[in-house]
This record gives sequence, structure tokens and C-alpha cells, in this order.
Amino acid sequence: MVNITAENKTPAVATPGPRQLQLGGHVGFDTLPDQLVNKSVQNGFGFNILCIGETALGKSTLMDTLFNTSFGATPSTHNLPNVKLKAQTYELQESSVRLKLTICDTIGYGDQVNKADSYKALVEYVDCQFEAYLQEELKIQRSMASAHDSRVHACLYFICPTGHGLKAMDLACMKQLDTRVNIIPVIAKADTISKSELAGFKERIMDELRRNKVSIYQFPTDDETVADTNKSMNGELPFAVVGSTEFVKVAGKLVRARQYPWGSVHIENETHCDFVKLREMLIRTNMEDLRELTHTRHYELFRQRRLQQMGFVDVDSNNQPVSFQQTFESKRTGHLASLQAKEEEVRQMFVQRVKQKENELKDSEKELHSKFEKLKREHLEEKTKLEEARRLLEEECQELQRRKQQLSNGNGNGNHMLTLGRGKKK
Ligand SMILES: Nc1nc2c(ncn2[C@@H]2O[C@H](COP(=O)(O)OP(=O)(O)OP(=O)(O)O)[C@@H](O)[C@H]2O)c(=O)[nH]1
Ligand SMILES: [Mg+2]
Repeated sequence: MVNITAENKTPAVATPGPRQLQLGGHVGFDTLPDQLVNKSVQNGFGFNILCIGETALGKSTLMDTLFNTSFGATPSTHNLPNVKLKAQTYELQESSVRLKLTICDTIGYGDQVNKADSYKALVEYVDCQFEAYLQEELKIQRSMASAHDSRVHACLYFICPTGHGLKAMDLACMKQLDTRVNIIPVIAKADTISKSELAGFKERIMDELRRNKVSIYQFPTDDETVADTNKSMNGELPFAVVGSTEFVKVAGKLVRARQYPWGSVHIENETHCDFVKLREMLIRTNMEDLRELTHTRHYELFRQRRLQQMGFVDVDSNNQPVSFQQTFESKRTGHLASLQAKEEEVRQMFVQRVKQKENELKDSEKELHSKFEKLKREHLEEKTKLEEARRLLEEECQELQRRKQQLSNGNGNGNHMLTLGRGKKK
């Protein structure tokens, strides 16, 4: 038995008890929204606006007013044969939030005599941005986060302040665009319409849009925090806006305004115009909804259309799901079959051409042969004729010889015999 003395004992290690944690807050995933916010703020945001409106309707001034800056736009020419678009991207920052803003402006919209095709350049531009996004999505190595997303999130349609209603060009253009972009109609230069006329003008515009089944962007009412405001704002559309680059002092504060000899229009005064409503709805409340709707509705529609054009389907004729692999295989088979058919067609054409050439050659050979036969015949006839002539000549020669002989014989015998006429002649 071994006695373990106190000296031999290994010193006792103090085993730590359960670690006591001091809770600093909630434990769990309720910080997820904060993480998302931080990430989004880090990445920055992108927002793209398409401004459609006739020349000098105040598009650039309104953009400057909306973002309280000066984008430095210059007046456009108004004698272009076609509508053109000009997009420009700006980096804006408000506190720690960065915004990459793209403003696409129309140049020469409504300046042509024939305005029937005015919408074409716009539709083409919108589709082009969707196509660029789709192509990026379809790449093997995608860079969706870093690639510039230029899809149009909001389309501000500037209506001429005629006080009457919409023009045919407005309706035709909005009809073409309403399945592609979020249209927000605004009455431009609203300070040129009287208060009493404005309500009727707005009503007529909305009525014309409804009758022509043009769907414009509706502020969402599913989020209860903004549902009431958005609902009431939907009833105020189209917003009657005024823009300005001038400032006046009101109660010691500089405010944007348009000054006239009889008074001034304060842009941010809600009794003067709907500018603040537009800014609230477009930038403060619904910017994210506009971005989301562009992706989930408009881009989705474009994507569906394009993939169907490329031959992709979700279900076959028997309503059975079709995988990407199956579609690819069937496309490949179809492509090969069409290639084979084309090859066969080319082969048949070649055989036909060879046969045709052969027949042509045979015909010309026959023709040559008959020509040769004819020449041969003619030659033979000629030869016979010549031989006959030769024979006759020879006979004549012989006859001549014979007579000569006779003559010489007659002279030797002393006989003078005269022969009249020629001898036997054939
Ligand atoms: N009355 C009135 N005039 C305005 C308003 N907004 C702009 N203007 C004036 O209209 C003129 C044209 O304004 P812009 O902002 O250059 O118009 P635009 O549509 O960008 O013009 P283009 O780019 O050349 O087609 C300028 O003289 C502005 O001062 C407005 O709300 N009311
Ligand atoms: Mg402009």
C-alpha cells in the first residue's frame, strides 16, 4: 500500500464553475433587421427615374427641386427628327446614406409633326435596361451586387398644363409603358392653372386614364404605418407640381419659390402646389416599394416574355413540369433536326442542279452530234459530186486521147477522115 503524503500529492487544480454571462441585451436574431440596414447602408442605394415630357415643361427644374441640388442640365433643342433619351448618373449623399441616382430625360418629346412613334424610343430604352439586367443574371459568373442596375424604378410623366385633358400622344405612350414601369403622372407648371380649374383637370385626366385602361402606379396600402397617407395620396393623383431654382426669404428662411409681379408661388407650400406630396411619396415613403415593384412585377414580366421567346417553358403541352435540362435537350434536338433538314434540302438542291447540268450537257452533245452528221452528209454529197465531175473529166480526157489517136492513125494511112461532132457522151 502506498501512502500518499501531503508532499507527494499533485496540487489540486481549481476547476472553474459555469461561466457567468452578463446579458447585454436580447439574445437571438432580433438584430437581423439592423444587420440588413447596416449592410444596405454600406452598399448604398440605387434609384433610377425616367422623366417624360414635352420640351421645356420643367423636367430638369423639377429634378433640381426634388433633390435640392443643381444637376446642371442645359435646355434641349426642339428640332430633332426623333425622340432621344439622355441618362446621367449622380452620386448623392444624405448623412451616411449614399444614393446612386440616374435621371433619364427625354429630348425632343412631342416636337415632331407625326407623334405616333414618339413612344418607341422610350419603350426601347426601358426594355434595354431590363435586357442588360437579364444578361447579367444569365451569366455563369454574375456580379449582380456590383453591376449597375439601370432598370427604371419610377417614370414621371409630365402632363402639359392645358387645363383640358390628356393628349393622344400621352395616352399612347402611357399605354405602351404601363406594363413596363411605375408611371407617376404629374401636371407640370401647375402654377399656370387656376385653383378652380385644377380639380376638374385632375378629374378629367384620371377619367381618361381609366377609360383607356392605362394603369398608373398606386401607392401601396398594405403597410399599415403608411396605409392612410398612401391611400389619401392615391386620391390626389396626378400631382400638380411647380419647380424652381430661385429662393426667396419667407419669415427669415430661404425657400424655393417662383416670383411673379402679382405674388410668389412657394414650392413647398402645400396650399400652392403638390410638390411636397410628390417628394414625400416618391422619395421618403415609397422609394423602396418602387424599386421592389420594378423587380417583382415589371422585370418579372419582361423576363417571362424573353425566356419564352428563347423557347423556355415551365410546363409542356400536357401541363407537366419541364426542367431547364429538358428544355435545353429538346431545343438542341430541334436545332439538330432543323440543321439536318437544311442539310438535306441543300443536298437535294445540289443533286437537282447536277441533273439539270447533265441534261443541258446531253442536249448540247446531241445538238453537236446532229451538226456533225449534217456536215458529214454534206461533205459526202460534195465528195460524190466531185468524184462524178472527175469521172466525167477523165472520160472526156480519154475521148480526147482516143480521137487524137484516131486522127494520128488516119494521117499515117493517108486517109483523111473527118469526124463531125463529139463522140459518145454520157
Ligand atoms: N411657370 C413655371 N415655369 C417653370 C416651372 N418649372 C420650370 N419652369 C420654367 O420652364 C423653363 C424650362 O424649364 P426646364 O426645367 O429647363 O424644362 P425641361 O423640361 O427640362 O426642358 P428641356 O430639357 O429643354 O426639354 C424654364 O424657363 C423654367 O424656369 C414651373 O413649375 N412653372
Ligand atoms: Mg431639361
